[in-house]
Amino acid sequence: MSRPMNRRQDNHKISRELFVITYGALVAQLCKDYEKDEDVNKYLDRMGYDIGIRLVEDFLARSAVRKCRSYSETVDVIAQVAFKMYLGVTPSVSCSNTTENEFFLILDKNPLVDFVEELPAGRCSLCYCNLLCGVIRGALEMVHLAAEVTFVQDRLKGDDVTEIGIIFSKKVEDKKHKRKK
Ligand code: MYR
Repeated sequence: MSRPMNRRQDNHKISRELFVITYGALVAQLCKDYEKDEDVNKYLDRMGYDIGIRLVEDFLARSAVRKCRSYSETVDVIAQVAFKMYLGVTPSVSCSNTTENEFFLILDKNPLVDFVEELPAGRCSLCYCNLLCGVIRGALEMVHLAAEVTFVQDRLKGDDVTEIGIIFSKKVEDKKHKRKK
């Protein structure tokens, strides 16, 4: 008989697997519904955005993370706390050499593609995990940070790594965060 702690871990694993399988079914259905990859990508991003604007509350409450003082701190929180909390992985973070508002999350392991070998036939422009970009964009917007979030590399497209690029829009950072420290 498994101990309570192990049982909780098992349950998390099952929920995550169920989520990953359900996500695969969603992408497959969208590929049936939309002919163009760009439309599927847009749909996934929009859906992720709607999730992100709601998820952030849960995240802030459960993580007790405080207001970040820099873009780089925010990206570290996303990688080390949020990804760990929701996907069980910790991407590594790098930043652009040329601009101070551009960062990259490098995913060695991407649980969303655990059961996916390759992109569906004829779907070479599909950003299979684009939901994640929308989630990050939506969550950031709720803490008054506007950002462009896109996949810049994708193992499913033959790249060596999977990499999400986050470009913060400089203007909005000047706005005061509403959340108290
Ligand atoms: C702050 O400065 O107010 C804290 C900033 C926290 C940003 C939280 C963003 C959460 C992104 C969730 C992504 C989940 C991906 C699986």
